Amino acid sequence: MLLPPTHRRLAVGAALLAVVAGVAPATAAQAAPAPAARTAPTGGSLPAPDLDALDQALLNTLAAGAPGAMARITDPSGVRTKTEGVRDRVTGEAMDTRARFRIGSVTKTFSSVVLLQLVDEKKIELDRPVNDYLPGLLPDDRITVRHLLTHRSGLSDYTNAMFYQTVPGFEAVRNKVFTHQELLQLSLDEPRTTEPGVSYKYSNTNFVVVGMLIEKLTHHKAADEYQRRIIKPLGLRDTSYVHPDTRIKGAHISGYLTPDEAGAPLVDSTEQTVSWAQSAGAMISTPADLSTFMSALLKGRLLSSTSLDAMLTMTPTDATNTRFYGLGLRRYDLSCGASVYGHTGTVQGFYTYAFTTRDGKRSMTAMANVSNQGAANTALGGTLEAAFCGKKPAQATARGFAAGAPATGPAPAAGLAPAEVDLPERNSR
Ligand code: HEL
Repeated sequence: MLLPPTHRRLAVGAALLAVVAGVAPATAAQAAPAPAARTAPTGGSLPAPDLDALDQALLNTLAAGAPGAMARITDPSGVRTKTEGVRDRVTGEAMDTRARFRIGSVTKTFSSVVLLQLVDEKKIELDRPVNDYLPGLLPDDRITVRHLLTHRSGLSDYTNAMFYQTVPGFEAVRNKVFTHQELLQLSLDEPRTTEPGVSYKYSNTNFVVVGMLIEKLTHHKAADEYQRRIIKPLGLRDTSYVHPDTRIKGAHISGYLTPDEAGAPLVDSTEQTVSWAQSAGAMISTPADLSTFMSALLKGRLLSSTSLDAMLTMTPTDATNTRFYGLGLRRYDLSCGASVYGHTGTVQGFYTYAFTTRDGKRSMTAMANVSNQGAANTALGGTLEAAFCGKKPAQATARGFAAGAPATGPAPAAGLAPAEVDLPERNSR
């Protein structure tokens, strides 16, 4: 183990899409904890990846509006990559799986690992109130550390209002530097969404508070803890947390934000502080590094078995019973019976999927350099079925997807519920 020294699209299936997005009505997620993680098949016994299908998923992503898209699979038989389109619309450079990009909420898995290492070091307990560690911070002493990590605190997501108008919302914060306290206050100014612990309701606020806990307990910046506990030990040379620097250093991908107004040109959103997200979403990485990280995590190289078990204890996030959330970690159950673990990310200009099998033997990272374009995100999710189930996604057509699938993406009947529909309808988050 590498433990540290101290140890909104509407109508058709709207409810389904909303819950998949993690913005579910409380009812869908109030169910009792899901059964324990499925075990088979794992990386060793899965169908072989279908590289044509992988490419088709990327082409579908481009057809849905992404300038570029890529996917990288690694397993004991080696590394396979597919790319389509461009990584920069001005230079015309081709998409490149070695280039860096913003990973959005995949950052939450890194934050969870740091916090769970602190649990392993007995510096914090999952079921103790957050206010025990940060006295008076939250308005309810019943909110525990576990509630934060499972999105069950009831703290509203301040980013819903912040990005209600997509481009104006983004431009208003692009160069802004927030303190944690300022972000938390934005949430506290809104009504809470649930009683603590009652239901799953995805909120970036939870992981802002996780960042505050990390800094309080370690007396270091969260950036230093990511570096010391994960990035350095795993040799993730292309992974960084540079908040509030606005650049992505080195070879990188340019990200493009889709305006809400139909036909308006894409906005280059590559440079920003991501201060609005911080420990909830401000990291930069590459497909290789994300696969190394997810694989090491699932192989038990970052956490004690007790903490990894806690992370893998999942509850459903939607009514399909194929999408689950543990502690800063998602599980998707795919059509071939495989369960994959990881996280998704949406940050202006970038969609990411970073998943691995329970044994960590097969990993896949996919990204597209567009956002606020739900159909592109759904199409990109088709890479999961291709990589882990060897299954073809529905083929894109000019008007959407073939095979009778709804315009939002491949039909659930094709095996994969619409993968991660972040903001199902523009302006309706
Ligand atoms: S949303 C999610 C995803 N998470 C959450 C977090 C992340 N990302 C955000 O909160 C981004 C908010 C604005 C994104 C912006 C766009 O598309 O670029 N959209 C708008 O401004 C719409 N008006 C649950 C999908 C996750 O997968 O966990 O990442």
